[in-house]
Amino acid sequence: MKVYVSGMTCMHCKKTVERLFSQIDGVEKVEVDLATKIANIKSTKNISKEALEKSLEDTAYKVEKVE
Ligand code: 9UX
Repeated sequence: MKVYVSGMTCMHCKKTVERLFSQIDGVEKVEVDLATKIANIKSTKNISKEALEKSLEDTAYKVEKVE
C-alpha cells in the first residue's frame, strides 16, 4: 500500500516515519520516498488508516492519503 505523509523534510524524518510504521502489527517493510512523500508499506494484513495515524500522533507528520 501507498501512504502519503506530509511534514517530512529530511532523512531523519524519513527514518522516524519508517521506524514508527514498522512497529505497526503486520507491517513487514516500509520505504519512504522523501521526494514524493510516499511511504510504501508491505504488510501481511490490511493496515487501517487509523493505525497509521495513531503511529504518528505524537509527531509533526500527518497521514494525508492511503491507497
Ligand atoms: Mo529535522 Mo526532519 O528537525 O523534520 S527531523 S527536518
